Amino acid sequence: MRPWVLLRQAAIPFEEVQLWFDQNARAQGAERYSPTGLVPVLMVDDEPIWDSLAICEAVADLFPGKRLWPDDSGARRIARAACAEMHAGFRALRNAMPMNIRASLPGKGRAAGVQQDIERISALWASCRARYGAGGALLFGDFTIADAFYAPVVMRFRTYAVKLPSAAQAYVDAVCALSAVQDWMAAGRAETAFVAADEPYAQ
Ligand SMILES: N[C@@H](CCC(=O)N[C@@H](CS)C(=O)NCC(=O)O)C(=O)O
Repeated sequence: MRPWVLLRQAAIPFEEVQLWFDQNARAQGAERYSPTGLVPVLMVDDEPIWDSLAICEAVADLFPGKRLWPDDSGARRIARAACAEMHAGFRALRNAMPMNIRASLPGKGRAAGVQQDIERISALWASCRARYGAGGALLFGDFTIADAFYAPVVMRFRTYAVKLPSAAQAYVDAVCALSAVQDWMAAGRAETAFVAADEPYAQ
């Protein structure tokens, strides 16, 4: 979702190849593109970039005019740290609340450590909004890579109806209103494939 939302929201054209997961959530056919066999992978000049953060950095390099990181160097450092924290962390939340846009699972996924992740994310969002968000409704005002990075968490907070402080809820609403996120959500709702490993709460 993260590189897709980034490219789409920034109006950068790309060709999408959709791969499907088996019941163990193994990506079928990904090894044709990616040396790790994992997705996402972006091909640039027939060369794979096989990690979502690396893809976003590469896209920012390729399209400097799109201003995908904040202009201010202090804000940019924090945006990078926020993305790195998302990339490497929040394991409890990610394990207990798999992303599932077409489901509504209020109250599910309250495993140990999840509430701490929710509180840390809410505090991070509030801090970015208060320090850097004056120019818009997103973490650094206008849309940046940081918003693409937190979009899957926004989806989880919706699916699992996580109660949030008002600043975090306002940010959730702003991300959901992005046209690229709307498009991704519509495509997710239209999917009918069922992947058991990703739907632990299915009846
Ligand atoms: N660090 C990688 C993680 C990639 C990753 O774990 N991808 C999962 C989907 S989110 C995957 O490809 N799973 C399929 C598999 O394990 O075969 C990134 O963020 O790009």
